[in-house]
Amino acid sequence: DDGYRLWLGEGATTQARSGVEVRGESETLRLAADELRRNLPALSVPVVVARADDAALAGLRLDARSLGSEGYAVRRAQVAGREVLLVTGSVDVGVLYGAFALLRHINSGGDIANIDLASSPQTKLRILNHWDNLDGVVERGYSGQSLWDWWVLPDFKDPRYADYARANASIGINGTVLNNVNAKADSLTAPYIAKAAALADVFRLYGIRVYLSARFSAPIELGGLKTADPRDPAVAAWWKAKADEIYRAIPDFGGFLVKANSEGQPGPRDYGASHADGANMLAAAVKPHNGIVMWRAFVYADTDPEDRAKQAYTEFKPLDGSFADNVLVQVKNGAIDFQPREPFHPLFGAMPRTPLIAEFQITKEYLGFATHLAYLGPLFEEVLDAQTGVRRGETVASVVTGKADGHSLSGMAGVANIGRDRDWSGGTFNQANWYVFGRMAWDPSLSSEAIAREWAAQTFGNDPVVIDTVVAMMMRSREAVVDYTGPLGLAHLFATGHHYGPGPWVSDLARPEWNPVYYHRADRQGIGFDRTRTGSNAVAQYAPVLARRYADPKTTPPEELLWFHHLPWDYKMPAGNTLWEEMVRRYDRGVAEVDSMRSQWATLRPRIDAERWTKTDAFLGVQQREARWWRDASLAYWMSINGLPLPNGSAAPQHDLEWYRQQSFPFAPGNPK
Ligand code: BDP
Repeated sequence: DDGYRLWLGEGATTQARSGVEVRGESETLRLAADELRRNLPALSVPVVVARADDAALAGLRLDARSLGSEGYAVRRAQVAGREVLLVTGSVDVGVLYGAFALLRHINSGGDIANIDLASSPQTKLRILNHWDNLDGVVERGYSGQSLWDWWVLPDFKDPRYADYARANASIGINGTVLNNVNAKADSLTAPYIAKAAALADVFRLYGIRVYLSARFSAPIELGGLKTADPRDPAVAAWWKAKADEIYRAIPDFGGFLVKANSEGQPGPRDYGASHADGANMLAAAVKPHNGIVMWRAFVYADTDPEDRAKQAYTEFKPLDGSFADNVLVQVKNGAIDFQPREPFHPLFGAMPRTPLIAEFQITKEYLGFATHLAYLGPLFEEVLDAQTGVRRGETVASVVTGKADGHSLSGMAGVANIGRDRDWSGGTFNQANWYVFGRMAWDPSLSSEAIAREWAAQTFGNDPVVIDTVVAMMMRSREAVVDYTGPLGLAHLFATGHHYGPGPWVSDLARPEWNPVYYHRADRQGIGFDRTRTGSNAVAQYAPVLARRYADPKTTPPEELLWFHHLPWDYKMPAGNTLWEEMVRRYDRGVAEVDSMRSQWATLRPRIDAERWTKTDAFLGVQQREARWWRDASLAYWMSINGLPLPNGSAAPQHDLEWYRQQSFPFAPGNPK
């Protein structure tokens, strides 16, 4: 098994197929029926695929309201006088989602006796963000070149585009941003609009809309204007004409994603205008076509070098209430940058008058690239379940679904881990991260463990030993990465540029907040970033109950301790050991966890096909070596600063610090040029 089929069943090729009847003319309904014909084993009743408003369903009292927009229902019913298994939804794509839900149910061991599946998405926008460049290189991509073959589009549409759309539809993803947030204006030229339109034509049948990252200075680069100032009427007119041009080619174009005034990208602040001015000007251009703008809050420029973690809040919170009604502000899960663990971003809960779309990274820029096994479900879940402290019961999920503040626009964005590798994501377990993103964007209240289970069953088949073992490995895997890269709330300790491997010693980069030493602040006395009142006071960006909890190391969860506090090496931890001892214990625990994952995987050898088993085993071998490297390099560095010995029983680093500092990886993948 080369992994191409992802979590989508083998196809019931050798078994008898089910009789599937489709009512209505739509292409999407036909796709739903084909999916069931190919993949559903023979059932005792015929299957009927129909939209809820089909005449034959009158009397079943399935109205759009009870199904929810884009929702589905799968259940036994009497249709035209016959007992059938009905797959329905209020819109065509809802029916397709229902077909996939039925397959998921059957492929993870369910039967149809009392089947009653019904669900509708809790977010409106479930979007992949591709950081794909027009030359085919994927920024932070570890699974090959971009899937989009821009050069031969629109003439040649690779059949893989439909497979991509099908996989996304199977987990409810309904949007895709085709190009990198570090955007080239070229994406907005006529030839590239035609190429994007060709992709949109393929995706449309699967309910997926296309979006583009827009470079804010495009009116200058493409339009020959002297400025991109959003308050200049000529600039607004240029964008309006551009939007009209895009909508002529792609009538259901979703809208724009914008990274502005961040890491050197142009933006409204170049002209003294605000993020809201910029976003609203673009929003006006797409508004007549029902388009939206997703404006990213990932900013850190020259304003607040005192604490990078504070900047997005500082710039965006005052703008709450000033965005147009078709703008969402897109906020990363944490305030710095997709670290293995970060406290949730303080903007969640702080902008009640603005719909916020949560941005997660599916690709593992900071969690071991494609090679390390790190199931991100628990990371997503931890953030979504976090209480904002603003109101009783308000969680990040309730903000993101729009429920907390009554927004109808809502969504989750995931930076894709998809490339041209045969197995799409550079390794079987990375597919689970794509999968869990889609499932949680659909319903953030699903548990990461339940999702791991259904993924494992569909991916490896219904062998309980395989499922239990794989799920156990997955559920501990992300914590293992936290332990061996940066336990107790440490963050941003990665080597420069490519972010592959440890670089806690790096201190020579031009801007202070690019350097790991800026984040850990270790010295002879202690370690950690003081974000309380005696430091940057970033804690004050959280609601008062959380601000109080985070202000005191005693009430700060150990997992976030050094994110919020600078503490002496001999600080007493709740278990009675010192901070230093606890750090070492966690580094050791992370390494041991990877050893254990590898031996658990070894037990599955007779139960998993050779191709996927071997690749995963090799990757776990890499991870074992690299976990040790992270631990050893980090401890060698901390010891060079604190002068402390390792606790008894903890092995000395394999090499001296200098050896670790000398490692260099000029060809590490994914690094922006
Ligand atoms: C960082 C990546 C960088 C992205 C940036 C972003 O290192 O490549 O361009 O985020 O999200 O994580 O804009």
